[in-house]
Amino acid sequence: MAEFQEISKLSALHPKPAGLVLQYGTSGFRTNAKQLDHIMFRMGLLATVRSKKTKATIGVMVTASHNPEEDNGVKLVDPMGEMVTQDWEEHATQLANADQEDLLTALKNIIEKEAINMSQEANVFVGKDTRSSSASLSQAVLDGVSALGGHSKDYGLVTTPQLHYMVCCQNTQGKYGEATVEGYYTKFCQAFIQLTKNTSNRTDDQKHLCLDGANGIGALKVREMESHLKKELQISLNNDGSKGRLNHQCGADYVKVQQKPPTGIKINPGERCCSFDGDADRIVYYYTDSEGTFHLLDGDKMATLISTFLKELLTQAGLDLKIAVVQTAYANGSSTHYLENTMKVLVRCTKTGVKHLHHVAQEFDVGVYFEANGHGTVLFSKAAEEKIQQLAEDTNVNDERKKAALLLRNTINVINQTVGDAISDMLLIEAILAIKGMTIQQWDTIYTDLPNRQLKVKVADRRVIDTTDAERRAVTPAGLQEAIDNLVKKYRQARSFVRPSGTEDVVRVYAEADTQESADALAHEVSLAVYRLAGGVGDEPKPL
Ligand code: G16
Repeated sequence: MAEFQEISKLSALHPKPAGLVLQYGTSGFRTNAKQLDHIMFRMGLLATVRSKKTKATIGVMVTASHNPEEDNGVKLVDPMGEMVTQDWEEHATQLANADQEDLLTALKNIIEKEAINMSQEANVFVGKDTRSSSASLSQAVLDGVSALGGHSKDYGLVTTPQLHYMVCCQNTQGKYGEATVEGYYTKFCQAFIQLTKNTSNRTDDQKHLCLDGANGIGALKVREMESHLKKELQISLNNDGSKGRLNHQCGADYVKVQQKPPTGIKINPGERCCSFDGDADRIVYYYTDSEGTFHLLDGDKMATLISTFLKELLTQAGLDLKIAVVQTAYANGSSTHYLENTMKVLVRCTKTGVKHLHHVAQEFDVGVYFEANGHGTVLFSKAAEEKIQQLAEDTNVNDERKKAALLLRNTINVINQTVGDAISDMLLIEAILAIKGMTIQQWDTIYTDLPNRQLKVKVADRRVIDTTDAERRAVTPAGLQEAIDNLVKKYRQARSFVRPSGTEDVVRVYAEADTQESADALAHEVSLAVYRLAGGVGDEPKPL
């Protein structure tokens, strides 16, 4: 076939470094940008084939999200805006690791296995973040698409969730919204304005939000969006990329892991603040009190606020819909306890990675999913959306039910259901706080987090750690789980687990306990166990 000759020629311009093996991880391929050119070309090929298979538009996002500036990465987006399926992740890994001379064979294997009709048209949407390497890497994706004769649309600089949204809009023929950045702002900002329109007695102070843009794409996009908010939300933007480095001592990951405010931002006591990550698919909130103590409101606190709000509205609307919250092992023990025992909502735990949470959330009428790191959204089943819509249009229901149905309808419209989205989550949280007349301090007191600590350990090969039970227990290496169990027994209200990261070359350690000192000590002791039993490299972990 003519396309295949073209691929041979063009792939030689994007050669694979000999011996390099990469895995499609938690969120696609991610490593130093210098090692990614061939991966990008090949993902352009794969997205084209996936588009032919699904007869729909596929997305390719060039970003390494929370990783440092020198890294980059790529994620594939499936037709409804969700993450690509697991069997195609495996195809991606195979194609990525095929030696240069075996690339055509690897591609043909996928085409054969998936029974692809190669005469089918293909469409691929491509987006990129603000990293300096993203321009040439996204060009490599576009080269891959055109090598297989696919059509592409280059959205240029967009947030990851914006690209997911575009793909969904395109494949629903505009039902989800218009597949443009302008369409995105219009949809979500209009819903926000509708939601907050009866809260008109809010002061400018209450409408004010201090935002850390992580020196990334989210900052640029918030600036573009601002006029659509018609001053109903007044954002002071910090770390907008004009000076600082991407994710460097700022952004959602830094704030969550370090449990302190970002640099490059002046926070007044009590002021409501939030941080995005490098591609604006995560958000965390925080404030400092009058004594200067830092208070973090992470993904768990957002899941709690949102699910409480939705549960109350469903009750007021008289709708019997099944609501659940999906978390990961990182969820603070207090949040799970509060959700299950006080809120009486069903809680499910999955492996890390939005793709896992998303799928479980789809099993419910209303599935609220959040990772503690601030990555999450809400999914409404088609049936749930229809019931809410019918009630909102019904002229024979009482005012209370009607009001609740209208609020639910606008809530659905302010949420990006394709993936966790910092901008859409921010609008949702801001709207809920406005409607409930709640301050960030009041939100914070819903429950008290157990003190916790997250650490990273460098090992020679992090794949020696295998886990089970939604990553809460280590199966290998031998003796590691027993060591963790014995350490946990020394502390009160304690819990700890370890897992290999899917985005960085490290093992992650999580610990929580009744005091910060205990959580820190437990995290350190577990780190030492990982270092000793799982092939640690470099210096032994030091106490905090
Ligand atoms: C990605 C994933 C998240 C995950 C995070 C860390 O986030 O989308 O689901 O929690 O990586 O994953 P790991 O612990 O495996 O490194 P992002 O914002 O970096 O795309």
